[in-house]
Amino acid sequence: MPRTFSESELAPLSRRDFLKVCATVAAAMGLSDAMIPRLAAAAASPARPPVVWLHFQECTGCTESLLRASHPDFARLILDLISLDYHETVMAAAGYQAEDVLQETIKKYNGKFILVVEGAIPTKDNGIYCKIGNRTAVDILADTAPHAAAIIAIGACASFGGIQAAAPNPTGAVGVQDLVKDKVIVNIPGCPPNPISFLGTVLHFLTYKKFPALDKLGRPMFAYGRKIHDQCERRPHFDEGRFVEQFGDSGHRQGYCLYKVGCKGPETFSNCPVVRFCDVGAWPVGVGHGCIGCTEPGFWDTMTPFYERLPGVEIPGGGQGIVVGADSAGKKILAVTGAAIGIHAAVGIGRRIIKGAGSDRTKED
Ligand code: FSX
Ligand code: SF4
Ligand code: F3S
Repeated sequence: MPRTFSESELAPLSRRDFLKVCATVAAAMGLSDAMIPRLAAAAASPARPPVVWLHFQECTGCTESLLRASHPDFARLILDLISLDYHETVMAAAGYQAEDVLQETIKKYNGKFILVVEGAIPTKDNGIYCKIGNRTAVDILADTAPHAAAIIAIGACASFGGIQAAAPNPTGAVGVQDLVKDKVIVNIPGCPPNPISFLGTVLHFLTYKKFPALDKLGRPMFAYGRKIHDQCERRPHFDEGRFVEQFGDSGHRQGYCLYKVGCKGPETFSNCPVVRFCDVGAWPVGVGHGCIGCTEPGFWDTMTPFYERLPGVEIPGGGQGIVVGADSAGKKILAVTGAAIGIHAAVGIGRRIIKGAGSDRTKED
């Protein structure tokens, strides 16, 4: 069902609200207040980049969290910033009409549109596990990606395969970067990711005409540059050795550290403790549940069991807690990537590796 919007959701943002959202995003990007007018000027420009938004194997949580009604200002700013030419969840067109829109948009904006991909791409058995308009996700991506100026993979699924790629990965699901080569690909993982991370990336693109600096996993540094553990409000409890031993105990009621009940914050990179979610400023650890590492590659395999302690973290003894063992997580992640590559080879997906005329990945700001 296409998503419908109320009148207030579609009303243009007031100047005051507009500047407020720009200030929030600037703060999340680590920019000084002096940059707000520049961001606002870029955001107010009538030249909106055309966007094609493809949905594959996913739950649509990424779109929902981006456009949900409790974020009316964010949703309106996003819809003001970009020209959403093809997006199955929100577009009115359906069936053949929708497919025609996709083809027309690709033709009209050849080499100029931003391609946003939501969801993983199943590669096993010639990709038959995800079909839209009788075409496989692999084929749709292969036909669309080479014509895009750049690609944003939104969510854990499009970035790294997500839950679909969890062992034993029955459909051979992979992320966009496993199939598309020679294109700038920005990964915005999280299940779902924070809307500010997407908004900041688009605003950066509009302001500086390039994407923000990325880490080695293709994630914007402004959003994924720091560990959860180093920004967490429960960190003083970790350092002092005060832990929740089981959910509901007195330590839990007093807001102690969730490491012993499975928090993966010590090996997860994301801005969640700072930008938080929804209008109430909540985030998983803040409301009493450990981080499950949803911004990291293969987290359904590397971060499970979710309610057991992360290995390789030194428990604070005489007071100070020291995190060690980043290497061991890295090895686990590499093993998962290796498995994904193995899947390619197994299904002969190499022939579907998509070459484009894109530019080099932006490495610096
Ligand atoms: Fe995946 Fe997006 Fe998780 Fe869902 O659609 S990142 S399953 S929240 O929302 O792709
Ligand atoms: Fe916070 Fe989790 Fe680190 Fe404890 S282990 S300080 S709850 S991020
Ligand atoms: Fe995901 Fe952990 Fe943030 S589970 S939403 S990265 S707190």
